[in-house]
Amino acid sequence: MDRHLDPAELDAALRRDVALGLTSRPKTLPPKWFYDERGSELFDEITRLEEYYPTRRERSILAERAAEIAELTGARTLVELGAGSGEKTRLLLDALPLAGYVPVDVSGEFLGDAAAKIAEEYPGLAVLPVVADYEHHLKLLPDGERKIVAFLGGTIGNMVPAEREGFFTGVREILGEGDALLLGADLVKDERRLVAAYDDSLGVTAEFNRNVLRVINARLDADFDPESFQHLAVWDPGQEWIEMRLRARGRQDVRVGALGVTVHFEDGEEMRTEISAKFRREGLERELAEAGYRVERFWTDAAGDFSLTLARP
Ligand code: AVJ
Repeated sequence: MDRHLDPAELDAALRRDVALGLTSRPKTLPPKWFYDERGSELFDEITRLEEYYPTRRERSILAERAAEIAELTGARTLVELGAGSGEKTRLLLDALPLAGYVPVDVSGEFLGDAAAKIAEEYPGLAVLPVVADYEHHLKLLPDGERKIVAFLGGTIGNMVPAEREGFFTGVREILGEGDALLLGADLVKDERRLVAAYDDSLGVTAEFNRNVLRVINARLDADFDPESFQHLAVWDPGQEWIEMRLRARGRQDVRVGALGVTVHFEDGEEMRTEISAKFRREGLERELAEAGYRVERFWTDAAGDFSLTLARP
């Protein structure tokens, strides 16, 4: 396993993010920290919820288009950013004429095991897991002829436009002639469906949202009472993104031991924990063009809910 981020650096990043986020107005916490073991389990549960359509939709596009992607790209190396989408990855691994697979994730915790399983299932495939932050370490990823960089699941939606521009440009810089970017992005649709996808009736997303407080409690010696925060999912029609928030039920003070600070919340105060931007074809194509790509294919599922874009330098 290649490591460009050791646990100490990850810890420093968490401290920095929490210190900054809890002193901002309004308070914010980045979604990156949802995914400890419990958070990853909860996200997995989310992907199976009736209301949460993105995973199913993206899977159906991949199932339908994997052979075409193979034909168009002839990809020999698959670099998967934010790996962990096991079942969808296999659709690509089965279809592409690959020699190498490079799953990339910020956390080495599950990456090693997942990679070992895939190496076992695909003998002859060179599997090189890399622990890295794809917003900072793109240049450090192993290179290969005819590579396809996949960024699936709609995680691009966690970035604001300026961050997306940096990300697209950064990926563009590691792509050579004949390489490709495969991007999964959720599309703008009816507000009711969008909000339901982020505020499900079983309350799994609410638990997922509050889990970030448990992560901070465990790792930064904090004393958040997760039950004292209410989950909210709000559609912002101007930005065209869903915002997940946690709203304080009652005034409260939270001690964050590792930072040596106490943070005050007013009753009803809302803290932003995630944005999940939704896209339109024209906007996505414009952003990609501005970052130096030409869009070769733009696919959606039959319902037009989710998109998969194949773009080339
Ligand atoms: C993993 C970022 C794609 O934005 O839909 C799911 C995370 N948050 N439910 C998304 C998420 C709440 C998910 N991504």
